[in-house]
This record gives sequence, C-alpha cells and structure tokens, in this order.
Amino acid sequence: MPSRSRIVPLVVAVVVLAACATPSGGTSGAAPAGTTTPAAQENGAVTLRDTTGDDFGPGTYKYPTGAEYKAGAFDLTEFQVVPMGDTVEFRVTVASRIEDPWDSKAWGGNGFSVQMAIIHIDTDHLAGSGVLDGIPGTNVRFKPEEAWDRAVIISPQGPARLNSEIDTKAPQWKDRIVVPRLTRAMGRTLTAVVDTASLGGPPKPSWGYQVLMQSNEGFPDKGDLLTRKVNEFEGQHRFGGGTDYNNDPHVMDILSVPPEAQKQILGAYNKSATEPKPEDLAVIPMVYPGTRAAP
Ligand SMILES: [Ca+2]
Ligand SMILES: [Ca+2]
Ligand SMILES: [Ca+2]
Repeated sequence: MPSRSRIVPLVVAVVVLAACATPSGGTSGAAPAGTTTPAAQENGAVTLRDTTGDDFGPGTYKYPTGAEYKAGAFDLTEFQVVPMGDTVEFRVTVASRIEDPWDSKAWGGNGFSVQMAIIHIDTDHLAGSGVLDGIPGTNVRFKPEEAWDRAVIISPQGPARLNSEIDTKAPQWKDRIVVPRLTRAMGRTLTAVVDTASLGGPPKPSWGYQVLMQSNEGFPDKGDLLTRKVNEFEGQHRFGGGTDYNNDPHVMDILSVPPEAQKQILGAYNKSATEPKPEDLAVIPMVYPGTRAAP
C-alpha cells in the first residue's frame, strides 16, 4: 500500500482546513452571540492573518544565501483589502522590516528591492470563469471553481518595466493583471493602491483571495514574469529546497492555510516531471474571507 502514507496527510489537511472555516455570518449586521464575525466586512474590507515561520514553501525551501535576503522577508503575516471609493488599497505585511538594498530609486522602482507579492482575486466563484494558471514563473495553478479573475502585482519594479513584462510574458491576461497606480513600502508592509475600476468594481464580501510571496528578480528567466527561481540547492540569488526544473511551486508562502496544510498543498507536485504539464503542478486554494472568522 505505497499510496497510504500520501493519503493520510491529505485527509488531515482537509480536516484542518474545514476546522478553520466557519459558516457565513450573512450581511444582516451584528453576529448573534456565540457566532464569529466574518473576516470580510459588508463594504468588502478584508483582514486575513498568516502564520509566522512558514516561509518555507512546502516545508523544505530555503532563502538565497545573499545578505540582502533577510530572515522573515518572505514570511507573509497579514493581508488587508481597504476599499477607499475610487481606489482600493491592498496591504501585504511580512515578518521583517522591508529594506531597499538594491536602491530601487536608481532604477525607477518603488522603495523596496527583494519582495514581490501576487494577489489573486476570484470575483465570481464560478467554474469555467477566470484563469487556472498562475503567473508565469510561479508554477502553480488554481481549481476550476476558484479560477482567478484579477491579479494585482506588488513589485518594486516601476510601471514601465512591469507593463513590458506583462506584454511580453502574459499578454493573454493583460486585462486581468492589474498594475497598481502606486506601490510603496513602510515598516513591514507593502501597499498597492489600485483603481477600483480596474477590478471590475468595488470589492465584495464574497470575493476570494490568495497571495503568493515571491521575490523580485530583475534578471528573470525568459518565460518568468519577474519571479525568482527555486532550485534544488540555494545560491546567492536562488531559493533552494525544490528542484532544478519548473515543476516545483516557485512560491515561499501562501495566505491563511495552516502550516501543515501549506506543506501538503505546495508539496503536491510531480517531482519527476522535468517538462511539466499543468496537471503536474501544485493547486493553490483561494480563501473566501466572507465565510471565515475574523482573526
Ligand atoms: Ca507566513
Ligand atoms: Ca525549480
Ligand atoms: Ca502561509
């Protein structure tokens, strides 16, 4: 029964995920005593937390050896959606102070260097609507009923570089990938200000989100949209603990699933696929804060 050891942890992961979900509190105001407030408010504002110390992808990933990659730099701790009328702020917080060791201002950048966060949004929760593939270079995919409709990229690269990367590497999703009007870093938080219209309208409590923590790679591989690779062994500017192929998820942390579940989710890829097809890649879950307890 060689498959048994693989099945049991998956069952545990599903149970853990189920235990973290709560029924929707509806939209009728204050929750009755004994129930919990959803993590999404009626105006679409969202706060979701993530475990500290799970910036290891499927449990094995290591940071690059370069001194610029400080401990905690890719450890997602909180994600917020803040509707502000014509604009929406997306805030991604990590476990360590955000720095700018590569002097981003010198290359038209946004005041930080090593981080890149990709926010996927499912606005309709309909099978067959949206995109199943991750952004080029992330090596992940999504479930049909959780396909993403918009992706907001928080990158230190200025809009000209970001737009040219999208034009070259993901032109088919040009209308779905949102380049923020403004991106900034303060303390441990990256903030992107996005035009509400670019999201197709203001956020709703029913929207689903998933945030992938990546690293800004100024010299990406031909097909990679500014993402840093994960190899078998870490190097000065390479993550380690994965494979030297593009079958492993090139993602250090994902939002709001318990660490053991994250290990299972990101570890569920076909390690023997040296030229992977979509079905060989890890499937990343969306998080629907309207059905979750507030942290
Ligand atoms: Ca984390
Ligand atoms: Ca790899
Ligand atoms: Ca996580």
